Amino acid sequence: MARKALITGTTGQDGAYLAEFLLGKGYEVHGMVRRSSTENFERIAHLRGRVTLHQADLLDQLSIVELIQKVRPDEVYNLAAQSFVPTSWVQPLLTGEFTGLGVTRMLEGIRLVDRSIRFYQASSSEMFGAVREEPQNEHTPFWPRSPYGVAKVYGHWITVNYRESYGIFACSGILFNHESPLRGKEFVTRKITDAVARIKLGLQDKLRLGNLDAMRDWGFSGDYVRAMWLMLQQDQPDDYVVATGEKHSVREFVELAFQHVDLDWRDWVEVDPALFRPAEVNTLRGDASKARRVLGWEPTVSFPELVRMMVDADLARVRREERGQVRD
Ligand code: NAP
Ligand code: G4F
Repeated sequence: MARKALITGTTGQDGAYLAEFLLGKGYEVHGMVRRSSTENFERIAHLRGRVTLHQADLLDQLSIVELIQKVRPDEVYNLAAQSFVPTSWVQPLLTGEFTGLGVTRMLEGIRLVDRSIRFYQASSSEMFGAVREEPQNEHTPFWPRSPYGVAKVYGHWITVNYRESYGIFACSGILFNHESPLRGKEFVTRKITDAVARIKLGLQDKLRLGNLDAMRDWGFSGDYVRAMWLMLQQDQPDDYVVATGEKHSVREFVELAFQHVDLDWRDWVEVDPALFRPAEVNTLRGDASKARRVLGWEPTVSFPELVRMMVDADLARVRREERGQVRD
């Protein structure tokens, strides 16, 4: 019989890549979606009919318990969250509810329904914040710098705690930034590649950005969902850093993206102080040697390949939009 996976956050970037990956592994895939007045299934449109969608919400404990009871999954991947760092200063309480307490609601669902269900928590390198050492590994102390980062620290430790308290096979994946053509357009990489495509095609004349000096360890989402699955296939539950081990500045990303379409970024980019954050995570670089050693995980997409992949995808999409074939 096919193994069953339940994914929260199926409509998000990672949810879409993970659903496709698990279908490829022969899983029966179930996705939790929250109710909205308009459908928001673009990222999984190509999987319609192959993923079973269920309405539930991270804010509603009963909806989660009933969903787990109905699906009876072998594995739960908790990817749902308020995931945009700047919004976490505007809505700190809601971010705490979704991104922090939402994790406990999922774990409580498992505890009440069936403790043998394996659980993956989408933890984040944002937890390292004002980094205590470089590169960051599973033992690096946390110093989160946003309400989002603080909520993720709670989500991480409650995952560890349910493992220790109830023996649940619960893993926390500490993933560094990962991107793709499916990345939300408010995140810096996709904001850049969307703008590059629109500027190249004469549809935009400026790109306003915040801190160009910020450095991130950027990988490809398609690679990172493989690590999530690998964590749940081990004999013992554990926590893993997933990263490329390389860091680049926002400026380098911008430079490469414009270069790819033969433009000079300095002609198009303006720095807007309004886009600076109240507290910044200046630099992140991960040490994924444990994931490499134990999980046999390796990233397959390099930084320049990632930039080119995203620019090419946005160029193709904007061209289709302009021909009136697609609107989003
Ligand atoms: P994303 O594209 O923003 O997707 C977030 C998902 O969460 C969406 O499907 C969203 O649904 C869902 N969601 C939000 N609030 C919900 C609620 N109350 N109930 C049910 N669903 C809700 O995020 P992502 O980039 O795929 O990231 C996946 C997870 O990994 C997130 O937890 C994120 O914080 C974490 N993470 C991401 C990265 C990264 O670089 N991408 C790195 C480390 C950790 P709607 O479509 O309805 O909004
Ligand atoms: O793309 P970002 O918004 O991602 P950030 O804040 O690193 O968070 C992402 O990665 C985390 C993993 O570390 C995830 F947990 C989280 O859910 C999310 O996926 O910003 C990256 C950097 C920041 O330093 C920001 O200040 O880019 C800088 N930046 C400069 N200009 C900008 C902009 N960020 C955005 N979003 N928009 C700008 O115009």
